[in-house]
Amino acid sequence: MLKFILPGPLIPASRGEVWPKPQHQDALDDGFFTLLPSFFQFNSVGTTCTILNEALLRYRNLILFNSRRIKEIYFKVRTCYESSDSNFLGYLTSFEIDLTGPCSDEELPSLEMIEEYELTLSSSTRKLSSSTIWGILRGLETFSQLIYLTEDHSCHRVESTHIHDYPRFAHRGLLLDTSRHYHSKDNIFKLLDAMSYHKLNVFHWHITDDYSFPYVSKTFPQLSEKGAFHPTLWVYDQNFVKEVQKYAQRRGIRVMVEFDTPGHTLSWGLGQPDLLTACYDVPQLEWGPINPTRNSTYAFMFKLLDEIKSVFKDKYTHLGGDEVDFSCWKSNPEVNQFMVENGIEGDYVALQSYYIQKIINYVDSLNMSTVVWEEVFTNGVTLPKSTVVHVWISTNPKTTLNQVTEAGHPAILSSYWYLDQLNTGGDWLKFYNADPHDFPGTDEQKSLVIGGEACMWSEVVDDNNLESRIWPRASVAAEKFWSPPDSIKTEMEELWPIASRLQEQTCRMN
Ligand code: CP6
Repeated sequence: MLKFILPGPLIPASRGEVWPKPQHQDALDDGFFTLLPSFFQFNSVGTTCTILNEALLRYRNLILFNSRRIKEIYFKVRTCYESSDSNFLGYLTSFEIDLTGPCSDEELPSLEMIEEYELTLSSSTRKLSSSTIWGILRGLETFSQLIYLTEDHSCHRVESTHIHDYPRFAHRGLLLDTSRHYHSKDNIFKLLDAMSYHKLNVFHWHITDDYSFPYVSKTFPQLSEKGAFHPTLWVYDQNFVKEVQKYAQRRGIRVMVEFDTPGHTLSWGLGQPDLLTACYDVPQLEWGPINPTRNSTYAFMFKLLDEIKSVFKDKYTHLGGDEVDFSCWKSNPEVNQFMVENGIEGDYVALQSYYIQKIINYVDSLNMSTVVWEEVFTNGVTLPKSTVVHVWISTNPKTTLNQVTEAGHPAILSSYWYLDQLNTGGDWLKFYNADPHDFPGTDEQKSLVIGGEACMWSEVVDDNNLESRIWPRASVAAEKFWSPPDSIKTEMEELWPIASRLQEQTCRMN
């Protein structure tokens, strides 16, 4: 008979490794503190506000009651007697939170926000400090990750350490497509929680597309009444949109909405009958992109943009502009007549530019900042210098990044981080080896890259597999966007430390 020797429970050690890796962390190496759930509190010594108080409550719960096992321990009031251990520095009964600058509950996170913080855990100092609430939020996340459980899972410990941390890139996003499939409100809140565990700071909400229009517009309610998968159940109403923005703000996350036009708009045509271009004898297509030749199109778009400005509070709006299919424009006599009259006969790129130019000019006049997909730039639309170009095509992103930044535009990169595409055997290493600064260009050009986004397109992902498709691969992108490039080595002999840190982060999320 075969006999197995059981190795004991294969639970990965929790070691208090921080993900994404901080810019500077010194192990002070003079020992560890023990936390007792019933005797631990945050002690606010600087400015306070509701954002801060709510965060302290969240993190206290996260740190001390994060599993059933720990609850059990808590209710049995087990104590960790460790005073015999020579590395034992004492019980950590309180941790100082020092917000040195102002704190306003109405302040929105922004591209310019400061997220820098300093965290010290030594015999003499136990303190987190930052000049901004956003830095405090990032530091609290770090603090929560530093705390680990002893091998028998009975005691919370934290090693003495000093951390000075700030992001490598200001824009660290995750795109969620809520049009190809509807994603539940609960899942969206959960996603924002998970983003905060990774210091991701932009929720790029690709809210509409060909398949559905789930946004309930105040000005044009028929868009979702006709264009959503369900007119009342599978929609995002005004109240929810408000809630999402507040929930995100509380976690230092921006909500950047995308209303993608003139392509990817089939669902819009159901509630706005004159908007799309009719196709004439195009195989499999009845309707094409938004019709750029009619005055009514712009009257509609400008009213919708007015609403977007009043509902979505972030300074930036993503205007899309990608993958415009010209076949319907080519087939439509009205469109071609218009092009002849305007001296752009046969030039469909010029027609696309004509449309997006009008939209961008209007948005500019509303004092909103814009992001567009790379085609808008590569097709030669005249853009304000401040327009951010979102590079997504995977064939040659390095050339595009070079051109975009050479023209003086800020850039966001997504080409390497498609969460919907799965590689057998895992592709986290591929995600790791891509870098937003890996393109030919001057230092000045590099500094125009404001960050990156991992993309969750939802053609093949719905509410049931959303979470498992995003994590932990998006964790890897998050570390690329936050941590200094030279702190992360991916040579073969260095892989194991990264893999085990990623595993710890995944376990923390579980
Ligand atoms: N949907 C929309 C998509 C994509 C884009 N726009 C896309 C297609 C292929 C790849 C990546 C993204 N699914 N609206 C392009 C930005 Cl590889």
